[in-house]
Amino acid sequence: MLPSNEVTLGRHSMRQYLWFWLSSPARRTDFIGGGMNSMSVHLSENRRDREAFGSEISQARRELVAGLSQKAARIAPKYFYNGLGSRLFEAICLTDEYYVTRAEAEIFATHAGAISAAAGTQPTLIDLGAGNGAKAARLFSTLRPRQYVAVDISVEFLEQAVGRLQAEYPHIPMLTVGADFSENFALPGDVETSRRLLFYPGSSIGNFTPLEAVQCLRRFRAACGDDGALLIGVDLVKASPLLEAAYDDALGITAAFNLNVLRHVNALLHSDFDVGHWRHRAHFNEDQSRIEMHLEATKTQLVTWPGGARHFVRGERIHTENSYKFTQRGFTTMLAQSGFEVTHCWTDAAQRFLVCYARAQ
Ligand code: AVJ
Repeated sequence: MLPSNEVTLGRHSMRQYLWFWLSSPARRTDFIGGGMNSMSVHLSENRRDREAFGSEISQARRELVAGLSQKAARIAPKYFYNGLGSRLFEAICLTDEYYVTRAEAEIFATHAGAISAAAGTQPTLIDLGAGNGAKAARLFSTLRPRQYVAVDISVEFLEQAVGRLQAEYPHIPMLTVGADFSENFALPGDVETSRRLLFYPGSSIGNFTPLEAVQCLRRFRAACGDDGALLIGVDLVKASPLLEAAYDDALGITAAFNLNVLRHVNALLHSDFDVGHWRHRAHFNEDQSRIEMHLEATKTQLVTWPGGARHFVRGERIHTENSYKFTQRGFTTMLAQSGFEVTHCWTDAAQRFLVCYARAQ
């Protein structure tokens, strides 16, 4: 989990990070142990902040340098989501070409009754990759969650969004948690343990390779408990022109989203990527059943950062994202391999997208 786009190691950014930490109830309670007086809690918070800040930034830098130093350079898709990146993703969801969000919304709208009949009412709703929280909010009236837990990598964006949701739904207890699912994550102690419904919409699982996806689903299985369940949405395989248009919209919003990752990398790594020397590429890799996004160098260039550099020739690419597309059969099998039993599946009328309800097995 990285604090934000504008991260630098200066004093200003430290204050910013402290603000994230101190303003996050989930993070606060996560280590306030019993028996501490309020003064010692405060001091230990500050110390821990500094340590967490330093290690998270340097871990991100190590990971970025490792990816950029490979023969086939890559940047992990989690780095898309700085402040601007999260907003560009929201804009992608509004484009004509990106059917994913609308197809899924159609399913939730059409089958809300069936979904709450399957899940039961008043679950502990845990929203994984909550973003602006809008998808979960649309289920509030039928699911009537006893608690809403919003988890996301982009903490600042998340807290603003959940702040607005809390004002709109004052009767639902809400928590925010900053976590990265590509790694092990722990839910804080104040998340209700019974009847957890993990909500993972938007085909976000598609960013992982099939092997990583099963590992991720197994972590979800561990996090939801024996009486828990998973409500998950995945994009279905379809004709490649439709897929490729969805990842290369005519307004260039996906291109901006992809290029913005270089700005975020510059902020984290103090590198000197010039976004003007790169172009967006998206294609459907049928063998792997995935959309691949790349950034292609439009000229030969040297990119530098403190302690290192990478030479790129014109036409060379940085792989920034995979977005796997599934069949209902294939995805049901993955869920079964992860300790879930699929009891219900729904698709939109045009069969573009799939939502599965799977209970812990
Ligand atoms: C948020 C990972 C589901 O893969 O469709 C959208 C991200 N990238 N357009 C997807 C994305 C380019 C999106 N996920």
